Parts: sequence; structure tokens; C-alpha cells
Amino acid sequence: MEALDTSVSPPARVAEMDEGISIDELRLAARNHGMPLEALRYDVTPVGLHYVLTHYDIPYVDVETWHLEIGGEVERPLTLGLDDVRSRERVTRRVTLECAGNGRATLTPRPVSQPWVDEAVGTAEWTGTPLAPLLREAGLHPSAVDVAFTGADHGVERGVEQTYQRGLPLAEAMRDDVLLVYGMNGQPLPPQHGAPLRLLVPGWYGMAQVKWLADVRVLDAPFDGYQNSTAYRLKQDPDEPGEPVTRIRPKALLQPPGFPDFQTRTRIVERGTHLLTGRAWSGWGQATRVDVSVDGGRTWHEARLGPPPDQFEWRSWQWSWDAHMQGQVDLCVRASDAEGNVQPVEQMWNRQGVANNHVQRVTVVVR
Ligand SMILES: Nc1nc2c(c(=O)[nH]1)N[C@H]1C(S)=C(S)[C@@H](COP(=O)(O)O)O[C@H]1N2
Ligand SMILES: [Mo]
Repeated sequence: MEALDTSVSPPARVAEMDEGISIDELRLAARNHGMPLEALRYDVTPVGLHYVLTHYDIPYVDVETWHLEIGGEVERPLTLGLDDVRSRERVTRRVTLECAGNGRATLTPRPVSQPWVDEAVGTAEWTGTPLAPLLREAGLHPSAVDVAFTGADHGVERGVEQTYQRGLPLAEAMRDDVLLVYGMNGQPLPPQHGAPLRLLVPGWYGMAQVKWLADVRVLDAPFDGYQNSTAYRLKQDPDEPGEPVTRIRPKALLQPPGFPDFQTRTRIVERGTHLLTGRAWSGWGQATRVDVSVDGGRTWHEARLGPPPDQFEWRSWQWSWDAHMQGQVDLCVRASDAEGNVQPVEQMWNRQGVANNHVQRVTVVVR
């Protein structure tokens, strides 16, 4: 394969302290749209409002000729068409997805990549068939340790040409809630979300949810492809191996109250009582507590949680805010989860800007 020089595919980098968003970052932001925060209002995010992240191009997949291969360390490799997949056990689950890069653009210094602020999240009703029975049918060899999932999209990243591919430990791949998904909110899966088939690993950050799935390969050694061994690592220095990004850290978001200024998104509200609402989630076993601050994170007030949702679905919350003083206020919200993890108020910086869950800030002017 011809090596691509760094002018075509530059290495990872962190922005200079005073460096603004570049046209390259803007182009990524325009392609990979977030969920408008007012859509926190919906229990299930309408399809067009769900965030989208695609590393390369959205591939055109012809369903007539498409098929899924299941092979590697198995007795009987399988080849399945979409009708084969659709004729199997059908499961629908509400699951919240969040991109591991969510919050990246608010880090100081800013890792140069897709510049998300708070909005790379959404909840859908995903319909598909469990993966585990298919792997059992194929007959797993005792040597199996990881499963590699390959999409149909191809590109180059930091000089490494590749087809999008992620590995998952066998124990995770065999969970009964891991699905091969062909439906979203009761409709066929749309192209931008991975049609005709995608992987769903509830609780894990977005990178694990491989779209345009073409191949499932059982491996007898840990998967060491780019998206596991180079990308999605928590690290401070470029040369350290770092820890892998896995499950979603707890996070809460606030539906911005009042109405916005077009350009700054600063909110304007009237003096009086406002019911603040939003959602909270965690890949470590549900959000169990939400706190709201009206002084930029100095003091906190416990919010009321909505009914327990499905295990990896966001949970609604509300808190009544008595906005009796005129002037500017910084609203913050933070979640805790069943494992006792609490969202940090200050950033926990890493070079790729991944798995970041420092609190959202919404600037409001009370008049
Ligand atoms: N084949 C393929 N799968 C992929 C990606 C990709 O670029 N190619 N992006 C991943 C990332 S980083 C995220 S955050 C989620 C986004 O899923 P969505 O666009 O359906 O919200 O898809 C994941 N699956
Ligand atoms: Mo992502």
C-alpha cells in the first residue's frame, strides 16, 4: 500500500492555546451533526435529530447484494442476507448513544478533531437480533478471545489507510443485549446510521457501535486494529499506550430554558420560577442522582428523577428554579451513577479528548 504523506493525512495534534477552530474542524462539524439540545425534550430522539458521527464517507450499500459474513475461530462460518437476519428473533430496546469525543471542543488545550460541545448524544428505539445466538450457531472455538466487527466504509486516518473496524472482548460480544440492528424508531435503519445493519453494544461509547456492518470475525488473539490500539485511548503523552475507552461515563444534560440569542446561544428567561428539565445516563448502570447548580458549580441542589428507564436509556430529571434575581447566571448539571461515579466540574484532560464528562454550562440572562 502506498504511504500517504502527512500533508494528506496529518498526525494527531493539540491546538495552540490561542488557536481558533479551523476550516477542517468546521467541515467535520458540518458533516457530523449533533442533537440540538432542545431535542432533550423527547424520550426517543426523532431520527433526523439524533447525532451522527462518521469517520470517512457514508458508504452506498446495495441491500440486494449485501451480506454479512460470520467467520474466524468458528466451526461453521455463516453468510447471511438481510432477510436471514430479519427472520431471526426480533428485539427492540431503547439505548442512549454518545460519541466518545463529546465535549472535546471545550477542553483546554483543544485536541484537533471533530469539535463537539455537548450535543453528541441521542436515544433511539433500536430493533434487531441478538448476536450471541448467531455466534453459538457458528460454533465458537475454545481459542476465541475477541470479535472484530468490520464496516463497509474506507478511509485514511493519521496516515493509516483502513476500513472502519473495531474489536470487542468475547464476553461483551456474547451479552444478550448486544444486537445486530436493522431498525431505528420503527423505521428501516437510515444510511447515516449504518444501513442495512449495524452493531449495538449498549453502555459503550459510540465507536463500538459499528455501522454498515459487513463482517464479524472471531479472533484467537486480542484485536489490535487502529480504532482499538491507536484511537480511543486515554492518554496524556503521544507515546504512552494509554487505557482503552469502553463504557460511557455518567453525564447529565440540561434542556436550555427560555429562548436563545441566535449567535451566542445565551438564554433569556423572565424573573420567576422555571422548571428545568433534562436527561442523565451512564454506561455503568444508570444515572441514580442528578444535581443542578445556578452558581456555576459552587453549590448544588438535588433534582427529582423520572421513572427508571431501560438499563442503558437516559433518565429524565427536573428541578424547579426560583430565578428571583436579575442578571447573568451559569446553570450546571451533573449526574452520579449506580457505581458511585460523579461527573467532575473541572475537565479531566486527555490528548484525544475522549470519554470527557465534565459538566455542561448554560449561560442564562434573567430579566
Ligand atoms: N463503520 C463505521 N461505524 C461507526 C463509525 C464509523 O465511522 N464507521 N463511527 C463510530 C462512532 S465514532 C460513533 S460516535 C457512532 C455514531 O453513531 P451514529 O452516527 O448512528 O449516531 O458510530 C460508530 N460506528
Ligand atoms: Mo464517536
